[in-house]
Amino acid sequence: MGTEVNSRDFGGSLPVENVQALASNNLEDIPPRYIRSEAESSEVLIDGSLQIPVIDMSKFVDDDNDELTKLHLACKDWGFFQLINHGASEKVMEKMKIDIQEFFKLPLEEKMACAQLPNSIEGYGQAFVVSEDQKLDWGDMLFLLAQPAPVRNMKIWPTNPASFRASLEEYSLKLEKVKFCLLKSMARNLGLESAKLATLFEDGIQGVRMNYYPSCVLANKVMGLTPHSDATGLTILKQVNEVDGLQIKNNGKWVPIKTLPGSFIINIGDIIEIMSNGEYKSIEHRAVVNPQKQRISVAAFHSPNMKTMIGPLPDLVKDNQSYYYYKTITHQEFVRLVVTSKLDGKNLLTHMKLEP
Ligand SMILES: O=C(O)CCC(=O)C(=O)O
Repeated sequence: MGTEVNSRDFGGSLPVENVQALASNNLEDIPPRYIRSEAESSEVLIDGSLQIPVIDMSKFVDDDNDELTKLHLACKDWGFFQLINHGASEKVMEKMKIDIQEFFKLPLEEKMACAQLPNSIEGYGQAFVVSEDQKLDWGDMLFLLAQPAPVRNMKIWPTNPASFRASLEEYSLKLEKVKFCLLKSMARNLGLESAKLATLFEDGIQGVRMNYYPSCVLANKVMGLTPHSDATGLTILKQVNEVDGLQIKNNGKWVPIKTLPGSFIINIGDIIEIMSNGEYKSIEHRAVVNPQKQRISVAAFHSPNMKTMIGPLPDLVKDNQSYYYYKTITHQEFVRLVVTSKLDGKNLLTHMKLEP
């Protein structure tokens, strides 16, 4: 394969039951494949005392050093932050949110018009199911490649609601602007030329995953989305309805995130951790389920372009480190590794690590 992208080249997920349909039967007994012992046994910080940093993007315009330092520390120490004053208009975000909610409200047969094709990661279904006995997440997703425009598979982009395609197009372009602004500031913070990361992410892939987590009577025994770090570079997450459920791992405990209205939640993915030779951190996170309310989120994953090798940037292997902590492989090899792996904490980074 050359540098072009075709999601069908990368393998896919085994088909499993639709969770929204399963949940609509008001089950008393949840099928055993969804019962997760770790959902109950892991420690969650419930007092709300620990929260991720809040970064004000409007301050980057004036090169506000305090805000840039805050961003640097957020990427190093947390790998997660909330972004406010990011310039994406409320109207564009609202239209996207409404259309995603309308899509998930459609009858199953209509949603299945966008079903995942065999051996593809795109479409409506589930991802990362690689064996028949694997435990399953309590959620469905619609995953679409949105940028660059030629990679789109319009056959599976919803036509219902009628405005869905236009809303996603607009939303996706706004996120590209946010991505480039963040990458420029991150590059400067890392001591790189300010355009360095942005150039590698020019014409990079943006995959948009819309997650639907039905409510569940046994919410504390199921898992909306298995703990994982994002295999891509930079994630821009928006909570679509007002139900929180994202938790991130900090010092061995799960920290529930309280989403600020209008903000994006940003996280560093595995590729930026690798490129920064470990200076920035890709953090494990998961989604939990609400006992009464459905939850919807939209995550946009940004990767460098397919020509970019995935490995530490030589400029960032500092003299005093002078060691590459991760392997360098082609982007194609990296993607293949991602889609054939079970979603499991930071297992992908473990594959990429080199021992000093
Ligand atoms: O739903 C969420 O809050 C988390 C989504 C997420 O982590 C993902 O889509 O990878």
